[in-house]
Amino acid sequence: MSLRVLRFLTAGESHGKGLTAILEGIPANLEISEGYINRELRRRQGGYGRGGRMKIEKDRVQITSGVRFGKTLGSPITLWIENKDWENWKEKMAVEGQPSEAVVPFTRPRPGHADLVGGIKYNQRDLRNILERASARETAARVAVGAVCKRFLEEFGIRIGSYVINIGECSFPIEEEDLLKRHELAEKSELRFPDPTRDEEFKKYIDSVREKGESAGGMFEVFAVGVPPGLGSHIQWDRRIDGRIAQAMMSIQAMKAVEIGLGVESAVRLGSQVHDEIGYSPEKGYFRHSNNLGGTEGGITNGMPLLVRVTMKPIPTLKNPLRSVDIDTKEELSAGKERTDVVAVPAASVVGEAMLAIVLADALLEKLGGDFMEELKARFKLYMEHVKGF
Ligand code: EPS
Repeated sequence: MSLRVLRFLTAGESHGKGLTAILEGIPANLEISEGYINRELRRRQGGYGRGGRMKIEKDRVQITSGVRFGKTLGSPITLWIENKDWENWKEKMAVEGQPSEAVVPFTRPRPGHADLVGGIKYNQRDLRNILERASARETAARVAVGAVCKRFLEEFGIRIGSYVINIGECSFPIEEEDLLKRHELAEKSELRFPDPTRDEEFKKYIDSVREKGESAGGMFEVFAVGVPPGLGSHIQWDRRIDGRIAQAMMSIQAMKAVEIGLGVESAVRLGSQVHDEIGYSPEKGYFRHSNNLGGTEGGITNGMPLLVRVTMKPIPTLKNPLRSVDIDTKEELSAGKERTDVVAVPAASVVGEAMLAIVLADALLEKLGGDFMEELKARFKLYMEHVKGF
């Protein structure tokens, strides 16, 4: 398990009644509201290139446990998000009874989706029984959990953001240095690129991808600023913060690579062009003159911004489907079609923020211990004095 103090589970099928998450380990007395979580849910629903589903859903959370009068109780927090689409799927996704004739089994697995391997593993001949849970609809629940963690991190001055760096063939050199400003620019872009003035040009590309019956992937960067040094640990493999972040990011549906800082580019640079020289000033304390390592050394945060780059493959559902095999007839036919997004990289970047928030909240709780916010804040203050005086 990559989480050490926090625990969370999500449940729910894409076209079932809704999504549930239970989050345990958030200390008592943290202020949180449904409105705060809903803002994050709305951000996940955005992005040019989404399919029809996002027009149906208006994701809103209901907190059904763990919070009273706007503050956490320290007990498990249950988050519920209704699937509005359930109305259209009641019969096909019924909890009881037998499938009617209207229920046509999904038997032509999509290359790249969980359909075939999941079907084999769970012995399901209607592959809908796999795809419903494999769908990235589940990420709505993660974003809700991540929102609570973001709220927690804010209390310690830690801010998380993201922006897209490429979608298929669309990319450009990013000029804005400041990470928070990049994030703010991305918030104004329908593609979450840190330059909204390029949107129209890139939207045309996404339209052309759609017209070809294709899908496209891309890359996004997630960052955290205000992270204190000392989260994670070098002493054991499963405590290293970079490993924990990588696992969390790779667990997002469709992610194929995670880099921290320079990432793969460090393979071709010499040592002096990779490692970040150490400086000291009485105001800032220790700092690094650059941030090529993306904020971690020895599996421990070093106080520089955490910078994580994540690669997403193109969504496997294609309007112009690839070859597949019907699992009943064993005939070579084209893969099944489902309603789908053409591009979901902007949404994925919001999910990446949630996963980083979860990992960092967990690592901060591990560092500080404690059951209520006042206790944690006092310990944080003490620790930061230690960092400054070291
Ligand atoms: C998603 C909901 C899904 C898909 C997408 C993500 O809704 P539907 O299947 O009803 O269109 O839009 O899921 C996938 C990309 C996938 O491969 O399953 C969401 O809420 O983000």
